[in-house]
Amino acid sequence: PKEIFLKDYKPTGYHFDTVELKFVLSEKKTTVVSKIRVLPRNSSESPPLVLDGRDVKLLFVKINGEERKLEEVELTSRHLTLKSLPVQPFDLEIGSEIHPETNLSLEGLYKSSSGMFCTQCEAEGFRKITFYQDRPDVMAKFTTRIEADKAQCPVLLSNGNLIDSGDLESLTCCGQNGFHYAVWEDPFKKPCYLFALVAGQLTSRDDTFKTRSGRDVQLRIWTPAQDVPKTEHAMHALKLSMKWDEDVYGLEYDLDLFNIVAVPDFDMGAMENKSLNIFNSKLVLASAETATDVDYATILGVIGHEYFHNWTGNRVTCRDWFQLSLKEGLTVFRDQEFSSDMGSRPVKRIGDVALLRTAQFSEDAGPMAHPVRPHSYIKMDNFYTVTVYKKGAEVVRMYQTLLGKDGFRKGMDLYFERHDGQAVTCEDFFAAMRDANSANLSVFLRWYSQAGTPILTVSTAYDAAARSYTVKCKQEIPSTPGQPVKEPTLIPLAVGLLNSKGEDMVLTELFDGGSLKSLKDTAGGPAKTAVLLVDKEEQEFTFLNLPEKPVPSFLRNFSAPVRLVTPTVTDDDLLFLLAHDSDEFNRWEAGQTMGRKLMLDLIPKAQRNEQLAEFVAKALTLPGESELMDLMEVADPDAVHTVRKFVIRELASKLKQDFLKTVTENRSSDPHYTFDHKNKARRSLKNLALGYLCSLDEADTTELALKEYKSATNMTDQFAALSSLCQNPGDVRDEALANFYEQWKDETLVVNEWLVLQSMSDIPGNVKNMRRLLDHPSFDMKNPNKVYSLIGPFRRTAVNFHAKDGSGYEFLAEVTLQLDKMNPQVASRMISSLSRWKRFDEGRQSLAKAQLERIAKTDGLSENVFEIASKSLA
Ligand code: BAL
Ligand code: ZN
Repeated sequence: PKEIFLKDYKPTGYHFDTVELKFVLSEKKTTVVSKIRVLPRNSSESPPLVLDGRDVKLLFVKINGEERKLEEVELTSRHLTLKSLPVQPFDLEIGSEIHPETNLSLEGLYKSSSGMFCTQCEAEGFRKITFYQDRPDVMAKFTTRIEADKAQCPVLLSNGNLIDSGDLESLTCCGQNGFHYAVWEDPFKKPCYLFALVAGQLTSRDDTFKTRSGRDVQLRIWTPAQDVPKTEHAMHALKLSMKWDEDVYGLEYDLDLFNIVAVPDFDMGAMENKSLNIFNSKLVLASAETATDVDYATILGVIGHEYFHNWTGNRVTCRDWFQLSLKEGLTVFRDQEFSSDMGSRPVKRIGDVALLRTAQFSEDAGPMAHPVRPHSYIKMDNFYTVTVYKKGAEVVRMYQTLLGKDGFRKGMDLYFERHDGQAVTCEDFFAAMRDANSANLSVFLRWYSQAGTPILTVSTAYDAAARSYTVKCKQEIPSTPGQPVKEPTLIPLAVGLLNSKGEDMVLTELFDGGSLKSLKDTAGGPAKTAVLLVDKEEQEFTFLNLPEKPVPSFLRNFSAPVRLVTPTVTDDDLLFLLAHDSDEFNRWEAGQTMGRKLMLDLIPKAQRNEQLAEFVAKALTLPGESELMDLMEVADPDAVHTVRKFVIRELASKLKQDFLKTVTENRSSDPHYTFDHKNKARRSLKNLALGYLCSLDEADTTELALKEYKSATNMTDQFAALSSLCQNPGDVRDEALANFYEQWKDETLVVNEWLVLQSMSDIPGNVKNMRRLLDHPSFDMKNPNKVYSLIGPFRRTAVNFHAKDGSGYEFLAEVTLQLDKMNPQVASRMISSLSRWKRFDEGRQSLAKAQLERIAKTDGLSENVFEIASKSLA
């Protein structure tokens, strides 16, 4: 397999101006004719035109209407190369044939299990539809004609506006009766990864949105007819998104129609194709009976995310795939802000940071560590990662922290003014932010080029006589594969200082080593939080005019994606912050820091099998097992699991009466489900308390959970009660799981959650159950949602995936190899969790390594899995 490097980027020799596509759809054999107006970049020479194509049968090639003999073109399994081309603009027409029914990769055009035809082209799926320069800097205007059997595919959709449709006379299409056609025209230039086509038996929920300039936009969400009632929340979310982008960024929707289609088998969560977003059903469909609060919130965020791409991704796109974070980091940041504005800002931030810490920090510390803008890849699909998405969003958030909200908006405005209709780079975004604010962002660009999570050590000293408080910072970025030495980057460190009453002190003056600055907040008022610009390996800052020794609140709102180390912050300081910090994120963080410290202190005892009884409860929701394992020199899944379970039980037993009261007081008397912050908060507190209570595995707590399970009037409460019951192996668990399946077996999305619950279980010997579930009628290896539900969560279980006998690793390797034959993208996502094998003890290392070696030497392995397995072994 060939590695592709950012440094080798070259523009194409040919532009594509317009593309006319014609599809004659049939599941066994679909023909695609593309007519492309080609503009040579240089009128004095005609280099070879290399088109990408995979699993596509070439039927003919015409240049300016003249057919080329197929023997005269160069055709390999990856490329079609045309030579001796005109130096003037010319028409290129290519006829080809594809086979949607046998396309199990779910890239290109495929037939979904629900019967519809559907496409997925990002990153490099268009080459499975027809021969093309399949790269994002080739931007053209597309017109798409679709012909299909009217009974099988009454609905025919593509990008842009519908400009023509009608019935076809019989016999025109290979003698078949009942064909019809539709022609779609997209007036905006786009790269082919944003192309989409959907055809099938679909029904829509229709609505309209009036833009701020007064245009009416038709909104349609398409699903199989029986699911239309479940699209109400998604439609609401879409209208909220459209309004929010106008209010916050002045960005208006640019066509008269916006379509969303829900598909049950889809590799990704959703896809932002121009005006025809395609969604995984689980991110569109919701009802109180079948979806939880978490599902509702996720749908809101993802509908927003895909909609926001219309500007950040579609109108301004990426020059090459290395720039993926240009659109994804920015759009994740935008959807995070949208969700914060629609719900609770601190709760959203806490959730996002928790995910960053568990998933991204560990990716950044393993063999697949890569910068937000990777330097190379074998298969781009492997780089749709938490680093590109979530760390990328943190990088965008740092611009806002550094420049302020207004400064950030000025930067965004300039970015669109300069680059609308273009394919650009992360430097272009950086330059717009810098130039719009005349800012000196010094070494900030290093966030894009260096992998690894910076470790920021901050210590303090108060000088009572001088009434000054010195903050000493040291940054260090660990080595990562291919990057042994790192340079310091620009870390915005947001700091608040609390007085002895727990109030924010007013920060008036700061000496940053070079100059003395007076501090104000963004509105010119007294400053309560200061942003220190840490851009050297070691640096000192001194706050002046402080009448007493403060308790510091560092990295407020998690102002940079770093691991913060604070040797001078005491446990008393943490308790004080937990009680008083005005920054709600840091109040939560103080509790988490205490929880981490307490549990890490207990781990050596668990490893020596000592009693853990002296623990005193201090925090409610505890840091997770993987976060703790990440903090250990040699990760010990058994000890971490023992300690965490112990702490949970200890808290539950000490606080049993409080938890019981919490459950009683937070039950709703209203059977009607409302998705709003107040009700969500109430349900989440009640269900958290129930979870703690069930950890005790006592008769009265089990009875309580059963009662909650049976009386639940929405899925949030029912599923939480089931999860609580499932903590403890035994008949009650088995019966509850069976009962739940029986009730919901016809609701695929609910059944998927039922699989998740069993997959993430830490009951002993769960691999056996996993093997049994592979044969369960509800499981289907061909459907990514099923794989993500049953196999995905299993990989995060300390005791079962990391079972000492290697059974978890062996199970994952077997599943990966089976999957790789159908869907390499999903297979490589599954195997990536074996990549951190070096973090464990020798026994586990050799068991995991053996499975990786077994995978790496399998014949016919995909490039996707090869890249992960070989880099993990390196
Ligand atoms: N562009 C792939 C799906 C998403 O991030 O929106
Ligand atoms: Zn995206």
